[in-house]
Amino acid sequence: MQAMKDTQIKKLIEAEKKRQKSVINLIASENVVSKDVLEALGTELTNKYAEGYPGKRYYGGNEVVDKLESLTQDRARKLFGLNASRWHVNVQALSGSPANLAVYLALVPLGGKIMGMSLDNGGHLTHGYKVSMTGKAWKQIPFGVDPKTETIDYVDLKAKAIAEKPDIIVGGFTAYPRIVDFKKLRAIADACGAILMVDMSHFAGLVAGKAYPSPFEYADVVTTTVHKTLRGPRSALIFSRLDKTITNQKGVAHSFSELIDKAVFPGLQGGPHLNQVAAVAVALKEAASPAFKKYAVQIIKNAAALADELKKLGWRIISGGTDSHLILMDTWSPPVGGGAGLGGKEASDRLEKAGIIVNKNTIPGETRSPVDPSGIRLGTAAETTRGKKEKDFRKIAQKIDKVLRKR
Ligand code: DSN
Repeated sequence: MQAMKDTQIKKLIEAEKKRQKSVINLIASENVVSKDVLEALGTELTNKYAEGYPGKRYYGGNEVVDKLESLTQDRARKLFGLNASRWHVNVQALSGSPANLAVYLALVPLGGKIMGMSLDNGGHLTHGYKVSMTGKAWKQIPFGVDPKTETIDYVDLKAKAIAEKPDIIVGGFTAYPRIVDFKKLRAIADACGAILMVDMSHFAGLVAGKAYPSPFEYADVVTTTVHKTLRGPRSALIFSRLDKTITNQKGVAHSFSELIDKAVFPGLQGGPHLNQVAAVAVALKEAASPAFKKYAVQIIKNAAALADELKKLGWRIISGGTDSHLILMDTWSPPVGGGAGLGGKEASDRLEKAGIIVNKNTIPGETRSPVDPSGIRLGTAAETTRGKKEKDFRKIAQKIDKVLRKR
């Protein structure tokens, strides 16, 4: 391939490549994609406009991209063991936030209620939090964790759901380390007449690798980004049950799938980013391999080792550990054995100087602010891609301890 002529941008790309290689990346929502994924992103598919869906476009010249989009849908269903007669998948959402917004736009009347995990308990902004559009156009009914166990309080969740009658319940998280009980969420949704959506963005790769429970047996809609544990490009998928319908005021029933497709395009977006769709297809095929299954299992083993070592070193880990790729560490509580605690911002800054990249994060019962909260979030997906094993993560824990304990 000819070298890039824009040397200014080329230099920045090279600098970022070097930065990524030189650090230990513990950002729980990042990963390192394959060369094939990168290659698909940098192709002529970016030149093509294809507003609409396969077989129903508003532009000509779609014989290739129709095949591409249908193949991507087939691969997405196959990866999660879904039957095409029961599940539809939209592969056009540009990323996780627009995907979640599209679901609400399709299925929840404006002003209706979204029941989602609160931000400081590990929920995502798009689960109805006030600063997101999802908290402005709809009302959030927050649920959270039991303050003692720091795991989801399903009894409280059920009581709130029955009292508030939300239109939709969102299971899923951005900073919650444990398994979510989808069966319980289904029963609660049924008890209050809500739709059950699961946002599996963080753990989709773990579900694909059968290392974390699948939500598909219980959910009506499942959204996911592709770029976290699933190790693909920045993008999102929206799975919906074909047999679920909403009847409009004229008495006409529309399937969730039909309504979601319309919400994505023309509701929120224009033409799909087809180079991105191709890269999603590549990542989905990679995630179906036996090597990926081993990878998913290793991610969790590594997270368990990291949490265990940090605990042994005297740090408080939210909920006492992890069942996934992510750990929430309380940096504000002083560690056992000496040293004072420190705010999440200082912890994250110090670690960055030492070559470890994390993000500051609120913790359940947060008493500080989101810009300088009480903890940090750690994830093991990216460094597991780079081949690290439990012993490496124990060493990383020791390095974290050294950097944070130092006065
Ligand atoms: N910002 C992502 C994360 O880090 O979890 C979610 O959007």
